[in-house]
Amino acid sequence: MFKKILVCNRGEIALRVMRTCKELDIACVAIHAAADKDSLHVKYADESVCVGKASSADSYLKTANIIAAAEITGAEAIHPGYGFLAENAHFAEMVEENGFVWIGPSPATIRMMGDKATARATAIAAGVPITPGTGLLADVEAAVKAAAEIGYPVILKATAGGGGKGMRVARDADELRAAYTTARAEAGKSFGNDQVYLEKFLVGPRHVEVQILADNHGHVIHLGERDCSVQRRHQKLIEESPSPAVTAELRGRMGEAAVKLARAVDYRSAGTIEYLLDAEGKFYFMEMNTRIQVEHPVTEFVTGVDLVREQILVAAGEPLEVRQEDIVLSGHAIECRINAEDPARDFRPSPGRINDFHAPGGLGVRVDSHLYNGYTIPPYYDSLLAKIIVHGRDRREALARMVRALEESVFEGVPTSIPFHLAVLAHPEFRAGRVTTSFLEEHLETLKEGMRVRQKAEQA
Ligand code: MV4
Repeated sequence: MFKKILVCNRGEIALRVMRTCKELDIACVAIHAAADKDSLHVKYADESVCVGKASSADSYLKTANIIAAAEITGAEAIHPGYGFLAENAHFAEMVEENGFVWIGPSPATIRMMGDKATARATAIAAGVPITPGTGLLADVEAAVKAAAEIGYPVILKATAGGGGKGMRVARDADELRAAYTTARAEAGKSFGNDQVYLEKFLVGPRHVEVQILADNHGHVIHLGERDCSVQRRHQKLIEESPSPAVTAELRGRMGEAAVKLARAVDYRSAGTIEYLLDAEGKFYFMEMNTRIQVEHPVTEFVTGVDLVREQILVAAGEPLEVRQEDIVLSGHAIECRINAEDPARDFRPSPGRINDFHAPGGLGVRVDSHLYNGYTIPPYYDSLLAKIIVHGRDRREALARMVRALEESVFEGVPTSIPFHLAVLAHPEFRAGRVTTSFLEEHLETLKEGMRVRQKAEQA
């Protein structure tokens, strides 16, 4: 096993990874931007290296500085967390070429799944269902011709995209012609690759993703699903496991398809297969995430498996500690992402000083956060302050526990998304488990009103 790991990330996920390192008796190296010198991940680590100034581009994305930090400190392996360099195949290659172990899938796998048209072709070859659609489009006429066969509405997606960027929906040929031009231009600007493809646009699907783990000894397993349908502008807000829409039979089929795809790309490490699930219970492969995800704790709660521990073991060449028959889903878990943003002001970012922080506790409550009293949230990075995750014997108990945990929380000094979470948790459609990816958009005004009513009652 490794003696020392460098974590090239910040915030709650850097801490999350280091916690598992401690349990495995592995020393941790933090990297940080100068603006993050007072961050908890720096204090928690055994040693730390400043790799740049403030902006991500000057620090957490400075690949040469990060490799140098690993060399100076004698780390053997590098864990990327999520975001930043986690799905950068070139960085993974650099890590390996410089003699370090990359805690993640191979650079070739990252590259293949990072190209969404290739990922779709791979899914087809593996017998995994995908939405009707095309490969890369040669020109606008090819798009119009394909759309006529598939039927409108259709969606154009950037092959280098993912997570919502560079997408355009079209309801007829005129819209498609316009969308084709803007989609290519946006993709070229955002990703340096303007190639796009087209899919049938599903109306009101759920976003359901399957967690997988794979080692170097031929074991590939799935750990159930997460329902991440509650999103705003492609940012997930609430995730839960199991999905209220997935039966044991459907779970088996989605899981088996995920394992088939993982085997087809020779996957190693933790990964996620994202599906869209339609109203008839049909699922379609959307994309694969080749990293640990923000919402991984809901899976940890219902399976009892430490996913980061398995990632580290696999990277060290060990077999997975759990087999498919060991995976038993128990109870229900929900995660709320607490962001430094003001839901009453169109979710405007609200960095600042946390004068008083109190994390909720008690049975079935987990808080993953890098906050402490007096911490000043820097304006340079994402706005995630904390993840509150609850576990209950069933969904009702988990819901009640989450409301209790949110009400117990204190983030004094900055507005957070908590009032909005409470409004979502009180919404009859959410309570009934009837959510789709359009839920927030459809109910935004009702949810905002719910938030105002609640705040008035509190003040009274
Ligand atoms: C879709 C879709 C409907 N039909 N593809 C958004 C993120 C990116 N990964 C793909 N996305 C979508 N792709 C087809 N063929 C709807 C979405 C989508 C969505 C998906 C998951 C969660 C939230 C979403 C919000 C809007 C659109």
